[in-house]
Amino acid sequence: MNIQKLKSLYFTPLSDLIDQARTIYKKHFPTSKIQASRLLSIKTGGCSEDCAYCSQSAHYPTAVKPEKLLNLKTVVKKAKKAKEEGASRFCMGAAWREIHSGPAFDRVLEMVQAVSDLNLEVCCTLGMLTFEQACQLKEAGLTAYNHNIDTSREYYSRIITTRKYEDRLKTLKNVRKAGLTVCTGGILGLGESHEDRISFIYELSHLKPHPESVTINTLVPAKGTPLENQKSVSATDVVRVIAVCRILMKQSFIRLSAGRRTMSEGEQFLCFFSGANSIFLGDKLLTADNPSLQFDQKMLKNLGFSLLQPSEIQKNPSGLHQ
Ligand code: SAM
Ligand code: DTB
Ligand code: SF4
Repeated sequence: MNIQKLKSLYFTPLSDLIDQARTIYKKHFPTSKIQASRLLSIKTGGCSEDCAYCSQSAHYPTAVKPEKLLNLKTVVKKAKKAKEEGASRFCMGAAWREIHSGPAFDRVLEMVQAVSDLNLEVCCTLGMLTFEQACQLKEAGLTAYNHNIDTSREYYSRIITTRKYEDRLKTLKNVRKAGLTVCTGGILGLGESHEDRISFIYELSHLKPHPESVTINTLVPAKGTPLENQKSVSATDVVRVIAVCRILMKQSFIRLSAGRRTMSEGEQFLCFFSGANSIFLGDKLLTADNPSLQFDQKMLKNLGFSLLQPSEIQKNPSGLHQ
């Protein structure tokens, strides 16, 4: 879809937009099951990048203090618990600008292998990577790599100055070429305009093939960062973005990611109704709080949603159509 058409779709009255998204969603995901992933920060803080939203950037005086890479035993224990609590995918994040091949990366490869041996889907988000590193991760058992474009090309330099939009796209190309599935998306509420959101969705929906996972975060303001006092984004704006993503990326999982803790059950329901079908489950994201497991279990029960099991996901590998 060209940018003009996308713009008029984006500004469609919300109930009509939701109707369209819902028809597409029901066709491609008839069971409406929710995919649950669990996040773990395996290397926290001290990051050399200056992402204006991030509690882990060394550029800002935040409460997050740098920690060493976790050990394998701790990671495996957390992954087992995540599986018991309903997650089908385990996502390990590191506060790195990019992967440096060497002992730390070798340890991450061991973690990927060990988590994959638990019959969980494994995802990593470790910053920029080369094609060779993507192949090594794939070989170790990685399912997906998360690397967000975050916002529009036009707004990017207002948020991050230590890398370029093109750097992000290059990593996504390396991930795809290595045969990994792609998880990418961004953050709403960085001060961007509707035009920026349209441009952001345009970029996502022009990735070929579409990302298997589209991750939509709303800003979790972190004290000490330049965006700590940013005005929060309305739930209807989040729903609009999700509905447009669902219409354009029919077969992708759309993950309602960071920011759920400040959304009511009703607001989250509207997101699921409009095509979101994936969440992070568990009290913590990387450094920020997520709704408690009990809250989410109760919400899912109230709304009548069940979770996708790992076996169901493997039976339906992506191979997404455009
Ligand atoms: N360092 C790696 C990178 O930037 O790709 C991986 C970790 S980074 C924390 C993963 C993603 O989390 C970012 O790209 C951003 O989209 C999201 N994120 C980080 N801080 C956030 C916040 N305060 N609120 C919402 N999303 C956030
Ligand atoms: C994504 O898009 N959101 C997740 C995951 N990918 C790695 C991370 C959210 C981080 C929220 C802030 C924090 O926990 O520090
Ligand atoms: Fe570093 Fe990732 Fe945070 Fe940016 S988002 S500062 S790259 S950890």
